[in-house]
Amino acid sequence: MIKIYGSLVSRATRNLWALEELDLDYEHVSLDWAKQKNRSPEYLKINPAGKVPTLTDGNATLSESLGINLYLAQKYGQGGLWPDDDAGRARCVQWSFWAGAELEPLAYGRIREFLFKKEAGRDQALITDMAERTGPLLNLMTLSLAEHTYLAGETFTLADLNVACVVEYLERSNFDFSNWPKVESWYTNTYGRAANQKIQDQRAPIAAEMMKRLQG
Ligand SMILES: N[C@@H](CCC(=O)N[C@@H](CS)C(=O)NCC(=O)O)C(=O)O
Repeated sequence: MIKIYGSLVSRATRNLWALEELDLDYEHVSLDWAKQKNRSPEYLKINPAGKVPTLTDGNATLSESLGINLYLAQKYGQGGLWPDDDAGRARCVQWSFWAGAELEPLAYGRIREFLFKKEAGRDQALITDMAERTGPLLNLMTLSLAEHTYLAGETFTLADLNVACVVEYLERSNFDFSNWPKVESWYTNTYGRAANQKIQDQRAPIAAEMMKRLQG
C-alpha cells in the first residue's frame, strides 16, 4: 500500500491531491512537523533530512513533493496526469522544475512573511521585491496559457497540479493577480478541482487552528 507521510498543513497536500486525482488507495501518516514528529528516530530512518513529505510504494522511498508527484503520474497516470505525447511529458517535467526552482523560492518567501509574522512586523520591502520578481514568471505562464488551455496542452496534467500547488502560496498571501487574468482563471479552475477540494476540506480546520496559533 502506498504511504504518504506529512500533515495536512505541509507540502504533503500536494501528493494527497495527486493521489486523489489518480483515485489510488493509500495510507496517510499525518506527521505534525510543528510538534517535531518528523524528527522521530523511526521517521529519520526513511527521511534522514527530517522533511515531509515522504512517500513509500513497494520498494520505492521518495522525497520532494513535486518529484513524488512526477513518480505517481508516470506510474499511475499514463494518458491522464502523465500525457501520452513527448512534448506534453516534457512540459510536465519543465513546469515541475520551474515550480520548484523558480516560483517556489519567491512564493514561499512571500507566504512566510504572511504566515509567520503579524502584519506590523512584515518586511514590506521584501514583499514588494518578491512581487516584482514574480511578475515575469507569471508572464511566462500567461504566454503558455495563451497557446494551450492547460500548461502542458489541452488537458489537465501534472504540470498544472504541481504549478498550482505553488501558485497557491501567492493566492493565500493575497497576491494581486489583476495583471495576470489568465493565470488567475487557470488557477481557480485547477486548484478548485474536486480531488483537491476533498483534501482542502480536510485541511481547512487544521490550517485555521495553525493560523490562530501563529497569528494569535
Ligand atoms: N522541497 C521540499 C521541501 C520540504 C519541506 O521543507 N517540508 C517542510 C514542511 S512543508 C518540513 O518538512 N519542515 C520541517 C522541517 O524542516 O523540520 C519538498 O517540496 O518536499
